[in-house]
Amino acid sequence: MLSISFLSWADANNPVAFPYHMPMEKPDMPLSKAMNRAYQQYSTPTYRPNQLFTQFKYTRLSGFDYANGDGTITRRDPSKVIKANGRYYVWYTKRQTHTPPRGAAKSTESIPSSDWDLSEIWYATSEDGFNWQEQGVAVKRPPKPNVGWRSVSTPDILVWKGKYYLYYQGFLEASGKHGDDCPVTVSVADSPNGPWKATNKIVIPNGAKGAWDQSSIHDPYPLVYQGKIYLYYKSDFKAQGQIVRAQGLAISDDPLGGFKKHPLNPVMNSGHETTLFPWKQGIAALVIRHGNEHNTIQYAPDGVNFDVVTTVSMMPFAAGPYIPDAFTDTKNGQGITWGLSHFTWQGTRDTRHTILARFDCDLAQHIDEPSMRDTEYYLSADVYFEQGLGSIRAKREAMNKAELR
Ligand code: AAL
Repeated sequence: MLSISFLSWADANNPVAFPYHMPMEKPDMPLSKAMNRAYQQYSTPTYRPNQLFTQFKYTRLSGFDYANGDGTITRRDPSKVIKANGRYYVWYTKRQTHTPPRGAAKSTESIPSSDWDLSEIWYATSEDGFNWQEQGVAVKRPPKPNVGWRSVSTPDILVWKGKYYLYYQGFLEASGKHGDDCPVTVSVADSPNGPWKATNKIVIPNGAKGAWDQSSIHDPYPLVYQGKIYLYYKSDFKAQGQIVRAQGLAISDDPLGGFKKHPLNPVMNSGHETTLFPWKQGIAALVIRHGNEHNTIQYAPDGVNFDVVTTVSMMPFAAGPYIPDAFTDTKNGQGITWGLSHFTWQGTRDTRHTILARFDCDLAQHIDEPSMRDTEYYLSADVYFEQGLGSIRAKREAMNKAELR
């Protein structure tokens, strides 16, 4: 009796149930907003078969000295990794100062304001991607008043017609005096070992006053796409009193100049440091740290119009992946499996510094690593407890007590 009345309720209210075997094509039936998204937004019914879904796993690097973590040495913002002369190469910001950063107000000619103030661009090589040998400085700070005289940081590499180009942020004042404002400049070399010749020219200028990218051009990130240099970058604008971090694109066929900012900029509404790679016919991006779409991987079939294709966790900050086809103008981007990233805020308040690390992932067409395809991370409870409530714990205690009164 009970089951019969239940069945008739089900028939009357849900005459066609969503099938147990999900149809490949969107079925001709009313669907919820979420199930519409399942068909329209995502290429696969769940994350495992989605080639742009991955976990990220981290390994400590050997070969880098951090002065016992006393805050006087930082390495951060690694470039893409490239292969040359039978080795892997990476470039990065290195700060080696007699004190850790002290903030803009206390900064001097030798006291850094921020972790990337008073820095130079260094490079390292490796034969296995885990053990690295630091080779020395690639780009020093040029004499005042050249672009970058205060600090050169956050490099990325382009290989174009047999030459090597390093793009990087060139600070003309201590970061933090007025935001983190800077343009981008470029140095060129015939070999990844240098010597690097600075152009001392601004190659990606700040936007005009009032434009979204008027203040900073950060994290320059060149790829070769559609026969041209597609250089992505990050900037910040303001909305409702908030800082919005977004990413733009500038295109050129000359590495030393003529970059045209895309008319649809910003091309991403979220993210922090830039990490992109050729994927199939288009460009994929890791969108980290900030914005409505942080912790997503996105894809633009034309390198411009990005869609969220999956959400992920524990993303690499400032990731510089090894992208074998970054500069080949591929029409079928193969993806990435590893690279270097950084961990900021290491040490205590007085010894703050940043370390480089390796990340591994499965974002490549040619591999399928099942152990990289879980959404769950079983972390020690300490990882969560260390975040702590800090100063709001007292407020929360008082709030709970008041509620019980
Ligand atoms: C990084 C990057 C840029 C910023 C600073 C150093 O994460 O976005 O390089 O200027 O922080």
